[in-house]
Formats: sequence, structure tokens, C-alpha cells
Amino acid sequence: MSNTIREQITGKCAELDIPLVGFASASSWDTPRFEPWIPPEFRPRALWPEVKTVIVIGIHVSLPALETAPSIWYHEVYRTVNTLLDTSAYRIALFLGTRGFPSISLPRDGYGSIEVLKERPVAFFSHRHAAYLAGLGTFGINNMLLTPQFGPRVRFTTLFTTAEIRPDPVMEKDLCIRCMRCSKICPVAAIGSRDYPEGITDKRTCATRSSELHKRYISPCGLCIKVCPAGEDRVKFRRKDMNIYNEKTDEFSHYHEAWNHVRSYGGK
Ligand code: B12
Repeated sequence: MSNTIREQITGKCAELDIPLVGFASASSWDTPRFEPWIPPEFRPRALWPEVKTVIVIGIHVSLPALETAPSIWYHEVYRTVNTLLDTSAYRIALFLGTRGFPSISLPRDGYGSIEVLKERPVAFFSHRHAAYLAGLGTFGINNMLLTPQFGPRVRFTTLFTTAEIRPDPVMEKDLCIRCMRCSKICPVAAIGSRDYPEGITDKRTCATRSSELHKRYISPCGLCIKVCPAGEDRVKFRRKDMNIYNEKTDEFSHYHEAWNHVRSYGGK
């Protein structure tokens, strides 16, 4: 297994300002770690039999912009991060190709429109499972992958490469403290209800809310990732005190005024 190519990839990610990168062996999908596990047809080797290593990259969404969500500000950040992910993954695949390792990048989402997801809220590949197997984090109640650096406030995409690269270990320490803030704040009760227990969200209801916000130009919702207490970004942005999200706390009223200001422009 090549360590040199691993170092070259992490170097390339640093050059592209990508904060998170992890590596998983394509064979690791074949050993279920919990249920429901990834069905066979969604696994890397089913999609591209030549793949040896799966590379996952992650870019965070900035917490202060997310705090205005749903808003045009978060909507634009989301689009920017998506573009950066797709462009960076394509560039890393090109980089590997020129070094003798044919590689392909996957789209960071993989659906044509939110209307498609209302009918069938599933894509052909799961980046959160890939990120989990590449050692980047653990699953939370909100069905997001929580990372030590940014909690769930990070978006991922995945590359398949023919290079055999030393994998990262799966993270064992559970980062979700089950505070249920994500469940309580969800405006459509899509998280942690009786029909959809821990870690399984009501995808259709969630997608329907997203579609309504999309018509108002202020999708995605983002509330369940905003209130997650996990992530060092909370320390960096001075957001350890979760009372900040309580509208009734006078101490933080100026933040709420600022967020309401942003929310009243740019969308419907
Ligand atoms: C479809 C989709 C949506 C839909 C449906 C929501 C949902 N709950 O999944 C909508 C548009 C509503 C949505 C919303 C959001 N999404 Co979204 N979404 C996706 C997308 C495109 C596909 C997911 C998928 O179908 N994967 C394939 C299936 C096989 O795997 P899976 O979904 O991971 O599901 C497995 C398990 O979770 C479990 N399972 C899940 N639900 C259920 C339900 C039942 C009944 C059962 C039995 C099992 C089960 O079984 C599956 C197989 O193991 C991915 C991008 C991607 N391609 O991975 C992003 C993605 C998952 N979303 C992401 C994000 C951030 C969000 C939002 C926070 C919005 C935002 N951008 O601010 C919200 C959060 C919603 C939530 N709490 O779940 C990120 C997650 C990053 C992270 N840190 O984990 C992803 C990975 C996008 C990215 N490129 O980073 N999303």
C-alpha cells in the first residue's frame, strides 16, 4: 500500500483548503457495522468494480451564516460549498489520474431537483456512510455524520480510486450526546418520532419542507445541524452557550435581531 500517494493526496487537499479528508478500503462496505446498513447495490465495488480505496473530503458550512437559516445567506453558502466540493473532488481525481491511478469523483448530492426527492428521497450513494467508514465522524440522532471539528456542519463528497491506500480507522467515540435539540427544533417533527426512531429521519417530510423553502429561495432548512452542540467550530465562533438560540434570553437579543434582519431579505 502506498503511503506516498496518501501524503500526496493530503497535500493536495491542503493546497485546495479542504479541512477534512479520510480514506476507507472499498471492502469495508461488505462488513455491516450497524443496521440498517448500506444495501449491496449502493456500495463502491458494485458501482465501480475497479475501486480499491474510497476517499472522502469534507468542507464545513460557517456556523454564523447557518444561524440565519432558513435564509438567502445560508442558501448561498450551501451552493458555494457544493461547488467547491464537486470542483475539488474532480481536481483530486485528475491529479491521481496523471500519477497513474485512474480515479473518479461522485456528485456531492446526486439528484436533479427537490421534487424528485419528494417522490423518492434517496440517492445512489451515501456520502455520510463513506465519511463514517473513512474515520471522519459518528452518526447522530439527526442521521447526520458528526465530526469532532464541525459537528454535523460539514458537507462531504467521495472519490473512488484504483490506488491502494492505507485506510483510516473508524471513529469509536460516539460524538452525539443525545441532547435531542435536533429533534425538538425540527419544525416538521421528522427526527426521533415514534415512527422514525433514533438516527432515522422521516425523509419524505424533511424533503417536503425543503421543497417549500426552495420555492421561497431559502432552502435548505439546516435547523437540526445549527443546534447540535458537537464540534470545535462552536468554540472558535464563541458559541458554546446554547442559550444563544433561546429567543427569550435578553443577553443574546442582538443576535436574534441580526438573524431576523437577514431573514427578511432576499427570499420570499
Ligand atoms: C436525499 C438527501 C436529503 C433529503 C432527505 C433527507 C434525509 N433525511 O436523508 C433532504 C433534501 C430533505 C435532505 C436534507 C438534509 N440534508 Co441531505 N442529503 C440527501 C442525499 C442527497 C442522499 C442521501 C441518500 O439517500 N443516501 C443513500 C442512502 C442509501 O443512504 P442514507 O440516506 O445515508 O440512509 C441510510 C441510513 O441513514 C438509514 N436510513 C435513513 N433513513 C431511513 C429511513 C428508514 C425508514 C430506514 C429503514 C432506514 C433509513 O438507511 C440507509 C441505508 O443504510 C445526501 C447526499 C448523498 N448522496 O449522500 C445528502 C446529505 C445526507 N445531506 C446532508 C445535509 C447536511 C442535509 C441537511 C442538514 C440540509 C442542509 N444541507 O442544511 C438536511 C438534514 C436532514 C436530516 N436530518 O436528515 C449532508 C450530510 C452531511 C453530514 N454531516 O452528515 C449530505 C451527505 C450531503 C453532502 N454532500 O454532504 N437531504
